Amino acid sequence: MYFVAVVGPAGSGKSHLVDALGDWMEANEVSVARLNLDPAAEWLPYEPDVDVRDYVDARTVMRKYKLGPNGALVASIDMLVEHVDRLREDIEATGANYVLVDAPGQMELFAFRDTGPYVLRELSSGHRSVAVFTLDAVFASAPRSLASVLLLALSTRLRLGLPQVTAVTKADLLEPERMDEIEEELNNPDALYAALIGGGVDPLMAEAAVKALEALAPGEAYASAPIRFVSAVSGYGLDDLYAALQQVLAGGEDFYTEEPSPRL
Ligand SMILES: Nc1nc2c(ncn2[C@@H]2O[C@H](COP(=O)(O)OP(=O)(O)OP(=O)(O)O)[C@@H](O)[C@H]2O)c(=O)[nH]1
Ligand SMILES: [Mg+2]
Repeated sequence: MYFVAVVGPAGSGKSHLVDALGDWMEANEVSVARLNLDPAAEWLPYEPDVDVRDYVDARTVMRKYKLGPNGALVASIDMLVEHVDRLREDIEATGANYVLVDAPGQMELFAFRDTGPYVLRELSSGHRSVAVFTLDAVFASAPRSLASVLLLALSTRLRLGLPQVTAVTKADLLEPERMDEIEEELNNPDALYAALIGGGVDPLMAEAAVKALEALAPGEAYASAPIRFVSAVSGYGLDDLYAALQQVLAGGEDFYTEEPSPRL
């Protein structure tokens, strides 16, 4: 069993990516379970195979303890700790080869507090895991927001401690020329630096963003850097994203991840 934790800022397309990537994988005969890890999710574009709301529902927590939406989410994620064993059983019972985890969007409440990463670690312990950081194409369009979201991607990586693939989501919203430019910026630190400076970003901040990119996509071969463009609407890039995940999980050898879940 392999875990793919889809994380990223609120509204960056995590749930739709879980939906589209899950469908794409199933169409390619890969067995997939979809795990909703968001106790506050009101609506999901897919039918979860395992759902934390069966154990903790943020709306109920909100009413019961008279909390606001953020307090209720914090309390709900804390409460999940008590249910990890049952959730693990639910996950194992799916018998799926891949578990696509749809993380809550309130990153500062999920990734940056202790219980969120703890729950994720407990659920996936003993299995290989990779995180997909969803970088909204709309954020990628302006140099200043691209820099800030790269820093967020890096701090998420630091918090979760998992290998991380960056997926630029909603690629269907980008003009092809802009996509080429962003691709160049994300694959070439000098191009990113030049774009940031050109966009009026402070040189120290530009340097920090370039360093963040280098840490996210390490190695000399930027062409193989784990940054992929995807669209849940058109299906663009799902094959590339899957290949990048394979690369991280099993060194790119498809048959490895088709074998019965090796435990580490
Ligand atoms: N054009 C376009 N819109 C998308 C795509 N993926 C998601 N969206 C839209 O982006 C919005 C947010 O998508 P979600 O999948 O709910 O994002 P999320 O990260 O799960 O959101 P939270 O769980 O609330 O943090 C919705 O209005 C989606 O319709 C995409 O590939 N292309
Ligand atoms: Mg969501």
